[in-house]
Amino acid sequence: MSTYQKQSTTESVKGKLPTPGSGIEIKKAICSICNPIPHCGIGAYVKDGVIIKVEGARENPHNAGTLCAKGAASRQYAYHKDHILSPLVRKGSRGSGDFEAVSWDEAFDLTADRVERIRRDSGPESIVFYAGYPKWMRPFLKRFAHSFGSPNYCTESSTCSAAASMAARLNYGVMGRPQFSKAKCLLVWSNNPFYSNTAAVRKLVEARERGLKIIEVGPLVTPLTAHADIHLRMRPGTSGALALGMGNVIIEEDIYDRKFVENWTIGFDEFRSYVKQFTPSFTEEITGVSAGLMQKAARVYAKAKPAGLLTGANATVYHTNGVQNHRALTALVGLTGNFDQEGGNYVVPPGYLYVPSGVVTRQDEFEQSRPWEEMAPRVGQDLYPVWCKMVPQGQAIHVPFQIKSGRPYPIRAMIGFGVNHRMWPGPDFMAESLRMLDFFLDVDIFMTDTARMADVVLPACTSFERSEHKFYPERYVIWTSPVIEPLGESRSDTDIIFELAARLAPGDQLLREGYEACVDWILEPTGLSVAELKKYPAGYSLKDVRKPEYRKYEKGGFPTPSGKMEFTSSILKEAGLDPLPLYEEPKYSPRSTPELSKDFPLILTSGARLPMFIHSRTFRLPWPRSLRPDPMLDINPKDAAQRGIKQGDWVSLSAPRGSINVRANLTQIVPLQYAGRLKTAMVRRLDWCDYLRDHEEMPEAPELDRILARFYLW
Ligand SMILES: Nc1nc2c(c(=O)[nH]1)N[C@H]1C(S)=C(S)[C@@H](COP(=O)(O)OP(=O)(O)OC[C@H]3O[C@@H](n4cnc5c(=O)[nH]c(N)nc54)[C@H](O)[C@@H]3O)O[C@H]1N2
Ligand SMILES: Nc1nc2c(c(=O)[nH]1)N[C@H]1C(S)=C(S)[C@@H](COP(=O)(O)OP(=O)(O)OC[C@H]3O[C@@H](n4cnc5c(=O)[nH]c(N)nc54)[C@H](O)[C@@H]3O)O[C@H]1N2
Ligand code: SF4
Ligand SMILES: [Mo]
Repeated sequence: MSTYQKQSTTESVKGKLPTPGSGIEIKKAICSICNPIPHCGIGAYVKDGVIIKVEGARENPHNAGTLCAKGAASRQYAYHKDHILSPLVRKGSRGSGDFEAVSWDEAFDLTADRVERIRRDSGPESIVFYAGYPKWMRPFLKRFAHSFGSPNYCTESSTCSAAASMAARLNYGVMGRPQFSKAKCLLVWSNNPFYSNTAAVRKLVEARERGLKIIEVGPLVTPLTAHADIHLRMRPGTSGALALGMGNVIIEEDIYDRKFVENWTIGFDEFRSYVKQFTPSFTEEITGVSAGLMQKAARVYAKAKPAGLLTGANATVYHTNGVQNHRALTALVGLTGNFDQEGGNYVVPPGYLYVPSGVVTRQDEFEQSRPWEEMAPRVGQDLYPVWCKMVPQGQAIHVPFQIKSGRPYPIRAMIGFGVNHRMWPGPDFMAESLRMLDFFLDVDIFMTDTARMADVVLPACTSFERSEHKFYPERYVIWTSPVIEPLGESRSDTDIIFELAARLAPGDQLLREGYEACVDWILEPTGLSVAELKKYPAGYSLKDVRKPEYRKYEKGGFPTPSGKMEFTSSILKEAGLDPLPLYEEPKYSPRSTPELSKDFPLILTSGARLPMFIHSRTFRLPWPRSLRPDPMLDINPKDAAQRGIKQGDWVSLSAPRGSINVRANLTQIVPLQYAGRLKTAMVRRLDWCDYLRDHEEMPEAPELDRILARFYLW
């Protein structure tokens, strides 16, 4: 009998079905492994209080029955042996991992006592409230911080989407997203949704099958490349020049949207004269993209009406001059008249947890319980005034600097949810800074290297063990109930926040009323309530949500200082910065540092997503890990041959800041003279890119601004 036949016997199948006698119940949950954008619906097969199987929830329109490689390993995630199962208080030295299990009350009281003393001595601003990539608890954490009196609510977004969204908002005040189903052409600029946003890809492929033209921009070959009509593989860091080159073609060939430009923009004349120098041949010289191909792409994008632009959160901004580069490429949307058009970049305001579902909530109002003026300046406010004006958070990247320097005021404690020091550009520097704190609380699902440095570690449960609320862009909404009991003594992040708030911000009446009351308050304008949502455990479609109109600017103008799209940014001008999206070479590149390139001839880019890993979360899980067990460096076979490197060889990869041993993966997906996508589980990464460590003294502001758009290696 073949294996296949064996698996097909009635006996083995019977146990899996939730038949009446099986004792199995299918309960509805959402996957939170890569929260908060996908949050795919899950059907969890539960027997005797244990999840025995997961599958994608078919009724959830977002993932429609599918799960990605990470979500499929949900059971390995939920039941992993590294889960923290009880509150822990440090016994040994920082980082020793020597903890004592204590009761929740002891842990909360100890935390409240230590934090209260620091607040009394150094002010509430000396305590940073931080959320890593996990986002579901953020509105509550931010409100807690502000009610406590600290302006310093900081998040991982300081390293991620904040820069890209700031760039787009400098141009338009607000940014729209492409509508795959209605666009004729999609310009995908350094984004690989096949790996980074799998749930969205189905709709992209469907649109492609209906004739959507796709232009891909990015140095790597990705799964999207097989669907793309044109692929522009520019040298990393040169997105700005490429976009300005395309802008030049579109203006010179008079295929821009004159009406929109004349009526709804400022600074066009300056922009036009600036881009003149980015002729196709000059652009080719900088970017390495053939002039002809770039011209073709510019024409296709500008002439296909409507056309959408899909950008990533970070590949374009992880460079010096990143914000300006991203401004240059998002300017193409207005130039071609595709802003807030049907099938162009359509503006749908985010409702809850940053999801543009068309539903308007009171999340922003809820979060900011105290005006900025009543609090001290935020971390980084003196150095990044524009950033702090546009992003309602403290600048997380600056936290280690301020801990070390004590300027302009001391940072003495952190209350963190999912803190990972390896997220920061200088991980050693961050670890060192964390060790200097007087008090560090980390709430995490897993015992991590960072949690080991904490004074108190609190165990968070997974999305299977908590209630969570989610809107989907498909106008679908869900409130989940726990499908299993929390493992050990773990609790949901929100429970933890509310318990801490009861001790440290008792004056906040709304927080005292608890999680569900707060969600009800946020949802008030929508007419929805938690009680109503609970009646539909699998979620439901919102039928009566009106889609926002197109071209909203025609009525209310743009939410920019001029009320128009700004080719020349008023905010940057006022801050004494270049108002035009000027191009600058990356700080280190074959053009800006040719001498350095002699010793380091390959260009390294890192951090590009892989389908089975997400940051530091899934490397522990056997299924995802088996797909790439070792840290690997993708390198073009010709570059490898020149160096005598064969597939799977351990090689030493060196950069001016240090070196690391990795396995070589010979692949055509990376261009020549380019070693790309060094990627492995974050925790295995050696701390070598600590270029911030060079700065014993705090660098000057302009230098810091450059460092802000920095590079990663993992
Ligand atoms: N070297 C390198 N650095 C990078 C990047 C890179 O590619 N390479 N990417 C950058 C980008 S774009 C981002 S967004 C950041 C992300 O960076 P991180 O914030 O480090 O992301 P994660 O590793 O996903 O999450 C951090 C911690 O949150 C914990 N966690 C997960 N879910 C929950 C939860 O529900 N509750 C709680 N309390 N904890 C939870 C995880 O176990 C983990 O320890 O990293 C940035 N830094
Ligand atoms: N599986 C998985 N999914 C994830 C994540 C994950 O860790 N794993 N992380 C999530 C998070 S926090 C984020 S921010 C998103 C990011 O997801 P994406 O925006 O898709 O980002 P990347 O995969 O880093 O890069 C996309 C493309 O950018 C191009 N690129 C690489 N280097 C450069 C460069 O120097 N300049 C330019 N212009 N392009 C370059 C490459 O062609 C690459 O394919 O993914 C999210 N989804
Ligand atoms: S994309 Fe994958 S990891 Fe992310 S929510 Fe969906 S199934 Fe989970
Ligand atoms: Mo990110």
